[in-house]
Amino acid sequence: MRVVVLTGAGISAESGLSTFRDSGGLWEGHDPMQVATPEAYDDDPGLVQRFYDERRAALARVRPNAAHDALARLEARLGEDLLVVTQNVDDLHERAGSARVHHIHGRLRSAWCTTCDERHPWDGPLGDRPPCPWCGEATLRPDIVWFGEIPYGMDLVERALGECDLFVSIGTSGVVYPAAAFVHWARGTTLELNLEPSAGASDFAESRQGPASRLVPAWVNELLGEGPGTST
Ligand code: BJW
Repeated sequence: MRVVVLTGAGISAESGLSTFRDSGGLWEGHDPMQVATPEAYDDDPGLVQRFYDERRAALARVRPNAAHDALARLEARLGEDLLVVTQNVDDLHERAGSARVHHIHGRLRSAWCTTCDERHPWDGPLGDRPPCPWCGEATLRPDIVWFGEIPYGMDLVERALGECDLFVSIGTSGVVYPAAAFVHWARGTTLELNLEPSAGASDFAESRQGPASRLVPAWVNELLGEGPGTST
């Protein structure tokens, strides 16, 4: 069985990372257009760099939760038949042990040089304008896909969705495209696991509500025929 899983901020919420649009979320104190567009970055690079520097530093204080762990367990069984497509810029899937993870909105722990176009693993701040390790220019920006930019690897995602038997969407509000349309690109059956019905819940064959740390391990157990399944 070929499975594509899409994850959003909700899967990392119980690890202590804020979602975007829930109350108390990352953007409550920020206008998204002030921090998540290339225009905002051009207008005030310092503000945008500080926003991402804080979030990069916060990664060191959090750990994967039971939902990330369950997806890593699923990959150990399905191997290449599982692809995790994440909108998240954190690295919690990788730290849980998942290897087949595709970050369509980029990664916090990567810096992109707009002069030489090289990408570099990055753990420190960018707000102090460090030089690019490759070309030496102080033109590193967060390696993040902002509104109006093209998400990474859409060909790969489109192909995987067109060949999958099951598409599962976890912890995403379903308001940001193209991810919100994946449910329509999926060839197989579709399932949503989210705290509450997302904007696109009615497009899924099935939608289950609850915290990811409970729903995801239960669904993985169900799929692998191990232990108790899901109670909604
Ligand atoms: C839990 C939980 C728990 C909580 N357990 N669940 C008009 C119409 C249609 C489209 C457009 C339009 N105008 C513009 C567009 C396109 C635009 C877009 O979608 N805009 C919308 C706002 C309308 N999209 C783009 O510009 C994208 N690019 C693009 O389309 O290029 C064209 C193209 C596409 C394809 C091929 C070729 C060309 C780029 C989008 C970039 C999005 N970037 C951001 C910021 C990244 C950097 C950062 O992290 O700061 O990505 S926006 C932000 O939203 C972030 C997220 O990845 C993304 C999705 O958010 P997510 O993950 O869903 O989080 P929340 O907070 O919204 O939801 C959390 C959910 O979890 C909630 O439902 C909770 O209930 C739930 N939850 N706790 C389970 N414990």
